[in-house]
Amino acid sequence: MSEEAPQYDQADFVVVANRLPVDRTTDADGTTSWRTSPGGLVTAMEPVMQERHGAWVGWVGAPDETLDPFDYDSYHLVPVPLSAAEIEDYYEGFSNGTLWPLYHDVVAKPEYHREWWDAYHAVNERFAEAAAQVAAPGATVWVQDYQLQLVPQMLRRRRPDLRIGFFLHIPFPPVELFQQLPWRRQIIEGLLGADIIGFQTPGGAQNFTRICRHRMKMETHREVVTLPSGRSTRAKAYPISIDAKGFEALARSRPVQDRARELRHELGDPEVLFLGVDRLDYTKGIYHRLRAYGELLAEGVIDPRKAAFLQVATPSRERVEEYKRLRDEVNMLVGRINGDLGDLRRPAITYLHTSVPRTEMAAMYTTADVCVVTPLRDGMNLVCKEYVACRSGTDGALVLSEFAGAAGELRQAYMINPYDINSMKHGMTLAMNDTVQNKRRRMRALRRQVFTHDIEAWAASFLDDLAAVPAPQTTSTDPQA
Ligand code: ADQ
Repeated sequence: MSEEAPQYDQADFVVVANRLPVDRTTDADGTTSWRTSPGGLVTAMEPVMQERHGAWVGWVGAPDETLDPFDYDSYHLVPVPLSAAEIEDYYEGFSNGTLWPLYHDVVAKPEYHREWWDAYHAVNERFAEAAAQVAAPGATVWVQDYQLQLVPQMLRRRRPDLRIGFFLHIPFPPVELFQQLPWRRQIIEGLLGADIIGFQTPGGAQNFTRICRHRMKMETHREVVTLPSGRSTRAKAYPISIDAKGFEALARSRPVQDRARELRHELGDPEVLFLGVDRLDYTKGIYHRLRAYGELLAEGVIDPRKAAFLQVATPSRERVEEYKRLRDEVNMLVGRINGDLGDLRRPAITYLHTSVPRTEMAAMYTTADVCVVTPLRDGMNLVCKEYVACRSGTDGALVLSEFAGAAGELRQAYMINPYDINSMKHGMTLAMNDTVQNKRRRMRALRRQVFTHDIEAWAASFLDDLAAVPAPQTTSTDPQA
């Protein structure tokens, strides 16, 4: 048990994530308040948090800020402070400069720095301590994502009475790549502190159990890993999803329908509208996609007077070097394609480097004929599921990379290999020119999958499995327990 007495109410259900589920807003009169930040995880957790009066442990999003825990809606928020140096080393450094590229097939080069690791370790300890403080005896704690992989073990050491789940939102790499990591053993041991480790795909779960078996010499049987102490952990796939009904309702609403028409008009009422929506990240294949589209225009396969491409890219991790470079590269490519192939009435590609509200996203999904999702590697990818949810007319076409986790579920998409520019060009052309019947048949199948496997089903399947784990068996403080 953690030694210090808790200074606030404890909770039976605790989520631990890098960020709190709220953003601070400042009104015109200077008063600040909190607003729920948009996002799948927050949507999924909301009903559970409300019902169980849960607590959410996370960073507030600004440096050097120490805030007391506070109530928000009917749950409790526990801010974890991070210094400016920690944001640099733990967040931008180890999380986004080491783990992110390593876990995404090394599509950018991961950097290994001991001071980044030290900060990651120290910050994970802080999150674990905050979770240990707020969790009631026998509580369920659900730790989220790659920034906090050491927390399960650190928490179990402090609180062997808890049920601990972990979910990784990004891919888990094959052993051949993972073994580059100088701290690979610590990461695996950190994760094994959980009772259930959730992955986006069966492939990710298998990569993990393979490492446990071959590198850690642990016994594994299918999804079960047995630790030297005799305790066991399950590594299993839980493909994340979206609030499909919510998106569909939004897309059908009058304001969004009106905005969809208006948007299309603003884009010059093209015969075919292509859409790309991503965080500006090198894993998303934005550059490759626009290059392929540029070639189709240059070859005359697509007529720039009849087609439009809307690419929206949310600014992301702008202080990390690799992201600055990507931003410049995409800017240059769009400039070149528009300079060479656009005309006075319409740019070949309309590129917005901005975040847009959910209603605007729904309007874009509603009006786009072809949604192009081409990551080089992606844990799941929610954009493709959001697009499908918004197509209640069962029209529209989805071009999807084989390297997105979602490809395992959305098999009726126009599948492409983003490393093969011809494959991408072929996929976009087919999606544009396919018969209406074919498109409808594909879209119906995609919608069935997304609506029967929504975010509620995702959270329920993970939490049901966690609830079925036998009550914690040990009071040991052995790190391998
Ligand atoms: P991300 O890498 O952020 O998530 P993704 O799954 O596509 O990728 O989610 C992006 C979310 O941001 C979507 O909900 C989308 O609507 C929104 N978004 C994108 N561009 C936007 C814009 N310009 N304006 C506003 N909103 C925008 C990580 C993993 C994924 C995994 C998710 C969830 O990398 O693989 O699917 O977590 O687990």
